[in-house]
Amino acid sequence: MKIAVVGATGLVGTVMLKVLEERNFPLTELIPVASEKSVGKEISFKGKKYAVVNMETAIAMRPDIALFSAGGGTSLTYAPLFAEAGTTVIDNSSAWRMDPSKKLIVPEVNANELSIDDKIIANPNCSTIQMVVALKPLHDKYRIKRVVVSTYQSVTGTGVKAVEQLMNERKGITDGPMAYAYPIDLNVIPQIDVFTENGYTKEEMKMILETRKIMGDDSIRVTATTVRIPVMGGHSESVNIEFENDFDLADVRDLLTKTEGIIVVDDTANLKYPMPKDAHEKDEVFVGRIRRDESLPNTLNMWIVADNLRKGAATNAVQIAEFLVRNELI
Ligand code: A2P
Ligand code: 11C
Repeated sequence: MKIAVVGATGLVGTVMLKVLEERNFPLTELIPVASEKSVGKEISFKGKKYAVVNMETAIAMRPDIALFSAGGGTSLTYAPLFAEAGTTVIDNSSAWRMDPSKKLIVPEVNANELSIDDKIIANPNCSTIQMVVALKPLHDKYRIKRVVVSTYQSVTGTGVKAVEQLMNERKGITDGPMAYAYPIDLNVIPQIDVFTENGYTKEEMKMILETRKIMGDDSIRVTATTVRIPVMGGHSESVNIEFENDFDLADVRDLLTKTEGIIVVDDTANLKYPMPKDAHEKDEVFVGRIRRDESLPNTLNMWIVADNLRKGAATNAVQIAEFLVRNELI
């Protein structure tokens, strides 16, 4: 199995390499790919050094799978070229997610949609992924009518520049490069990505539209407020879910506990609940604060946390690749 990691020098690409290594992905050859300025740079993987190549060289090497995390524009141009050369692309950008001819996959939810004909597969937005992992088992049993979600998102979702902004502000450096319009340390910014015409941000619209596509149910109503906070380890979400049918709280806990990829941390007597500092560098989605919304019938509140660079990006992409290999879909 020849695997290309496109964007291997970036924040998500670096985590993709780490996850491939940790999970012992069955690869025979690694092809790290980045922009021209990084060509020749050495990347260490499983004790071996690999030189970064450019896109054209990588396409000519005909990898079996290319994990892309090099921005939407790069994906739009290059993913079809890899696909034409016979490579299956798993793309972490937003370029293909809402294209009706492309699958948007979270393995725990809808990997069964994949076929050998899918040559460009989209990896969803981080805040969507962690939410749908927890929604799916509950939807299957109780049918979700509406979801109200508010997020508390890590600066790592923006990239290296935002991490630097936060760290500079902590050190008292006030004239460093700014990833946000405002200081982020000791602050909360109720804007992630740009605003769209309806007053929602792109990140909020991703949560709404991607959730319906992954769950395969356009009747699910979703509203979102996405917020940046000065945190590093992962994204947190307060999620309110109204079901068609009433539920049993113990059964909800049981369903979540038994779901692959979820760890329930919900022991308020001992002050146990999910937090980004605990989710950091973990592949699972953590769920806690599970309780009835006492203001509405058939309605549940919960708190969902995951490492946005892992399950929210790199791990999910690698899990899609593992599914393809396991099911002989490449
Ligand atoms: P490079 O490091 O050479 O610029 P991040 O999301 O952390 O900003 O990283 C983006 C990743 O995408 C980097 O690895 C970057 O490489 C890579 N990249 C950006 N543009 C291109 C391109 N046109 N072709 C290949 N890789 C690209
Ligand atoms: C953030 N969710 O936290 C964004 C980053 O569509 O993959 C990921 C953007 C995307 O800022």
